[in-house]
Amino acid sequence: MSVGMCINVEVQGRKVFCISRAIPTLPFNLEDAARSETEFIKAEQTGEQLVRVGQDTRLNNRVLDIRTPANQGIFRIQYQVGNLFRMFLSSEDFVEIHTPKLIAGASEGGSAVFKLDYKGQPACLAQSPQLHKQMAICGNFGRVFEVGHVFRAEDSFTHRHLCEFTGLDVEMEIKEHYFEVLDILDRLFVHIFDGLNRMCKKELEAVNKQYPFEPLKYLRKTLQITFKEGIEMLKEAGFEADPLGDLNTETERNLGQLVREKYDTDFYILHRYPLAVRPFYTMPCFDDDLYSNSFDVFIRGEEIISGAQRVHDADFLTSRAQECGIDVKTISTYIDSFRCGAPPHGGFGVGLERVVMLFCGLNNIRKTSLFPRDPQRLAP
Ligand code: ATP
Ligand code: AMO
Repeated sequence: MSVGMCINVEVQGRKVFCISRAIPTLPFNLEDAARSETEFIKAEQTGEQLVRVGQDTRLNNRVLDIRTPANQGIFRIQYQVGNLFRMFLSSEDFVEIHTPKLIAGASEGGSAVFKLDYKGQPACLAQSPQLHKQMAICGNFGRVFEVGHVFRAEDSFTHRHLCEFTGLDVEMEIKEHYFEVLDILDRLFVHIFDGLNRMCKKELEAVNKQYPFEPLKYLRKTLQITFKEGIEMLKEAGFEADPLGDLNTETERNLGQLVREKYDTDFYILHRYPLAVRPFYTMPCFDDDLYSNSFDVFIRGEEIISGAQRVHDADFLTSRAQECGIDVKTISTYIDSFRCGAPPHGGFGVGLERVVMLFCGLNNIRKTSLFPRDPQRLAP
């Protein structure tokens, strides 16, 4: 009650009404749920007994858990990321679209797809808006974005994978080079990070108090390095890395650390990935088809964005899909949309929960999903 704040005022209550009754013993005490690791370490030294509220207890009682100042901060920061994303892209002539989440086949390939029965027809929950955002470009929209739900039937239980997350997607015509997409991405994220630091001071402080973190270091012009340069940096530092393979989680972390030491930034773009590790719709490099016009973006050594220039020729797209083992029948309407003529284009997809997790240096994506869905959790 605010009464406790008015130290020089005496208040005399005449009546007390109970507006909403709570159970006598809550699942946990909010004060316990708001403690930082530092408090636990101090308590261990002094012998004080503090109650630790585990992650499952918090998530099982999420409505109570999100009342802590840090959690209030996290979800207000998340709201601002979406807001800043929308405002920046709207000012750059992008149109917001809404694509279907019930679709006929996998949009990203692979096995991480939720299958369902659509009135007797096999169907999937969309793994991304990839195919439809490209179809909007074929439909002459020029520049589009979407904020929507993405479903991935992930099997493993990791700190950064959810089975349902929020995708911030961008797709745009390219006039000459996929660097035009990187230019939008660069300015968009500097706008988002500046905006968070300016508008969310109180929220960042609340998060920092419970989960101390170093503020994100980012440059005015985002660092871009090629995949080959990244591999060389890793090799020079004594790490193993395949120049034509993907980076595993540990190698990505190591590269993030090397980039931070050399360039003093926690945020960078790695581009020209090997074609073999990218989805079928990715455009090969014109000067070397072992590599592709694609990129990933990292915060503190972890991926938050994937993107690329896309193949815009229907026959080439068909052969790329077949090479990648995709059943082209399930994506025939997508492929046919390129037969009426399609402009060169590219784009990217951002994981909202990962952006907030890594901007705030948090250790688990469940902290930045209001009601997380992972391989073991479908409630609350
Ligand atoms: P996305 O799958 O959307 O591209 P991602 O971060 O999972 O995002 P990937 O390029 O698929 O990126 O994977 C990068 C690395 O992350 C993999 O080499 C692997 O080490 C690890 N990884 C990816 N998916 C999983 C998973 N479901 N479980 C455990 N590790 C994973
Ligand atoms: P990708 O599969 O890399 O690319 O996904 C884009 C971004 O989404 C986030 N992400 C996830 N977040 C939480 N849980 C997950 N299981 C998960 N999987 C991915 C990551 C990732 O960088 N269609 C392409 C994008 C494009 O090229 O436009 C795609 O979906 O932050």
